Amino acid sequence: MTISTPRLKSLPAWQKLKQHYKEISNVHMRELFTSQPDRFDDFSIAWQELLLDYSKNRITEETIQLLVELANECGLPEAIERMFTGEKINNTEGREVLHTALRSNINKPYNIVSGDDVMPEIRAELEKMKDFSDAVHSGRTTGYTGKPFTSVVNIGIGGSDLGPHMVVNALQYYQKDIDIYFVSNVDDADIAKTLKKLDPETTLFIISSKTFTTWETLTNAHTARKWFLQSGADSSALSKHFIAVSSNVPEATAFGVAEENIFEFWDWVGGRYSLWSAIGLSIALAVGYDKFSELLAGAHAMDKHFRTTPLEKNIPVILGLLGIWYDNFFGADSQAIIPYDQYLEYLPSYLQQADMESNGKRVTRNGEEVDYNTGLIVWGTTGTNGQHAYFQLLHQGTRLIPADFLAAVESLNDIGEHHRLLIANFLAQTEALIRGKTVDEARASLEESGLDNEAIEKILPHKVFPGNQPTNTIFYQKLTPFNLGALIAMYEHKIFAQGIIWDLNSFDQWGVELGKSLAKIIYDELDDNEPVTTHGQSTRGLINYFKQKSSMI
Ligand code: G6Q
Repeated sequence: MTISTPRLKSLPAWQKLKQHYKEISNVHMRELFTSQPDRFDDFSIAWQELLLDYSKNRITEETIQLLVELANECGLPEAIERMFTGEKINNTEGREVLHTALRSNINKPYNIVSGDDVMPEIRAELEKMKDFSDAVHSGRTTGYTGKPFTSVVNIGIGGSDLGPHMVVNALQYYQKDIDIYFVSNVDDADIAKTLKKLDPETTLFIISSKTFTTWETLTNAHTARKWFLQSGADSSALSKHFIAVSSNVPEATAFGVAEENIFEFWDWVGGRYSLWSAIGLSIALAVGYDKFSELLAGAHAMDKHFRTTPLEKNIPVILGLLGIWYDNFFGADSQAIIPYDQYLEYLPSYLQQADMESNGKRVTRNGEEVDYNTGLIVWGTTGTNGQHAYFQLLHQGTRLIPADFLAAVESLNDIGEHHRLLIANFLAQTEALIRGKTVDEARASLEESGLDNEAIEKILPHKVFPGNQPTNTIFYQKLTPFNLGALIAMYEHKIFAQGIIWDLNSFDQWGVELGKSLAKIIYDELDDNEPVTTHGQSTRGLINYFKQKSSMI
């Protein structure tokens, strides 16, 4: 066990930021706006069809300058190059991190440090995805009775579920005439409620699992296979209805998937970064391969922006640095993601995994225990729904919660007054969160309402809003596959930038691996009704309670 301490807190820029924090922490953003007439122009970045306004943050020009200094001292520019050129930056697993290659220009070579060009295998897999999705859409590939597929079920969990699930839901405006379902939980309710809606003759199952050893996924896959065979289908029909996406071809074959029906990806694609690989097959089946490639193109455009733009104008870097500012200097615990876009309903839970699994770490890349906080807790739901729920805490609670607000300039549906009303709320909320309502302002509105003085003084404290809650506003023109790809890549790179500053390996997940093995022991113990004598007192008591109660049923 190493005893050296991480270097982050001793860096000159960190020290300067500590001092700067003391000067700025009590300044209200109202004052910052008054003293900086061009603040919106100074603190916003327009790129392609996106606009990031970060002026509603508790920062000055000096803050950004110091944060950029910190990023430089932490070697962020060099780290970005190391990722893009395929160094084995996932040091605890000895792997390259090359999800950016999956969405790079497919006609150009993508050579990595080892000298290999990874594009031929990527190109071949993309070609296979295109052929397959085209064949399903055209009816060239059908179920065993010759009927076209009308439903697709992606069976996978974590990285093999959340990404495609979020994207398929987000792009449903473009969806072809085919239903896509996602089954992830080992809770039998998940598969049971899905199978109820399906016709075996017209259902295609995609078993998505990088390792093809994940218990939940295999259990669901076996249940689906049993259901299929019980419907009267012969086992020779299985190969038409069960395909797999995996980097473990032998296990997928052993399950019974025909080798030509296995879509491959590689160990240099992390699970939570895999929607760009064949794990995105459900996306291509939902919206067509062309739209899937537009999604890749949007992410690729963001990759170029991230790789080539100076740090102070680099969207993911700015977002990452602001997160560091609130986490490590203001002591914020969490971060809200609030899309004012119903199609982005699952974005917060997708980002929860992307961020918390990547940067929820307590030791540096070299194994030193960190002496600073790392990843923020990510949470959120869509607006305006959130306004009628947890926004109370944002407006008048005691915590500092930085939040990202996202919305499309143009609606995809454009029905009546909906979009105007949505955007009015979107803009009004961030304005209220920064401005708040002072005692004088609150008193003035109460006086206007005609209340007498005694009643005013009684209610006054409840009507005051401190404001000064930081928000980023992200506008995109329209929820196109391209813009969605860019937004997802923006967050991926923000997470990467933060991981570099915290000196973490953002690409391993030993906590998840632990969860995968823990349940196995108890699973075996639940095989009979005999009380167990193992485990700690509480777990033993609970196991025996369960055994006793379930045996009574
Ligand atoms: C993602 C994680 C984790 C993983 C799932 C599913 O980065 O590693 O969420 O994606 O545990 O793993 P398989 O794809 O191997 O089934």
